[in-house]
Amino acid sequence: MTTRIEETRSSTGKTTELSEDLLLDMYKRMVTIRKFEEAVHDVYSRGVMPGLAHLYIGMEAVAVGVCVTLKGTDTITSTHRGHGHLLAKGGDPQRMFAELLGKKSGYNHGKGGSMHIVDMSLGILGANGVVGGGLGIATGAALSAKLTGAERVSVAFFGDGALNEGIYYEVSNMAALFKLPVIYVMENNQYGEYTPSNKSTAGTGPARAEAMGIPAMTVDGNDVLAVYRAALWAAERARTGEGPSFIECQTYRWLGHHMGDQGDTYGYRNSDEIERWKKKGPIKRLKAYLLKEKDIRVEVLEEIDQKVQMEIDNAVEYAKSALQADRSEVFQDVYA
Ligand SMILES: Cc1ncc(C[n+]2csc(CCOP(=O)(O)OP(=O)(O)O)c2C)c(N)n1
Ligand SMILES: [Mg+2]
Repeated sequence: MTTRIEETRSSTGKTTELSEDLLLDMYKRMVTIRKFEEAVHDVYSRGVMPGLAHLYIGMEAVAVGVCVTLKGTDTITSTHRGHGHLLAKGGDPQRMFAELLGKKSGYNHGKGGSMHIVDMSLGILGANGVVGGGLGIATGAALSAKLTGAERVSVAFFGDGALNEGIYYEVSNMAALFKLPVIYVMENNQYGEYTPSNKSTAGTGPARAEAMGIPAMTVDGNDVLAVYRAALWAAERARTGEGPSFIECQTYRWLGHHMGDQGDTYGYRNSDEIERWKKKGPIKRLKAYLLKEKDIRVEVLEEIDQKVQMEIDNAVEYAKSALQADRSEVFQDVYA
């Protein structure tokens, strides 16, 4: 049976009272992702950005709820929809934007683009254009931690679509067998490209994990506090040698699958559904909690919004004026 978060809390005996600093940190990280993605939408729409962009708007609570529980030395692997994970783990908006615009000072010297950003110094083992690819890398990182005795937790973010990739079954079997310190975070945003997940997936992610003996839970992925508690539970299991855990986060992407899927291009979702999910959006929800339950003044949140907006505007300006890589460098830092 899938564990529910309330049971987990009572079984560990912890009812974590979260500090105001931590709550505001979560808010800031979520707003950073939102504003970064809005800027990508804007720049892409003007035809300034090459390649593809899959935006994370609406799903911010998943990346943030998980990453605030991680240490700098812990690692994550990300997906094609990766900007949110990278920013939540501390990625630099300037170097990210420079990468998106193909500039020399970007994370990959402008050669990777949106789906291949890596920052080993922050434990970001890479976004990944191959659906399911990050699952193998994250499990490998967990195996390495176990073999070398490094106290490191490895997180794999992946989508509901990736759940049906064969690699998931190979790596989760291995992770369960070897009790690897890995957390599988399934972002169930209800669709893989233009197909609803209930038309492509039999049963559920947690049931599949449990079939391998991996404890699993489903949480409201638009509630950053629920994601945070689930991630704490899973990270604690990983750190104490209990092995892998699986967290399904129920969420929704507000925009199209990628920037080429605008509005109702492919007619696979209706506006009622999108509006319903927007009403329970993750930032709005945390904001309401902070104002009503925590008595935080609205000015405090507005100041965060403004500071983040300035940081993102600066990142865009920086990236626009940064140098393009020279033609002579085209074969540097790539495998041939
Ligand atoms: C191995 C592989 N197969 C197919 C694709 C094409 N593709 C890109 S994104 C995507 C859907 C992924 O859905 P999901 O895992 O739910 O992630 P989401 O886009 O919903 O965040 C597909 C099929 C790919 N990039 N890699
Ligand atoms: Mg999906």
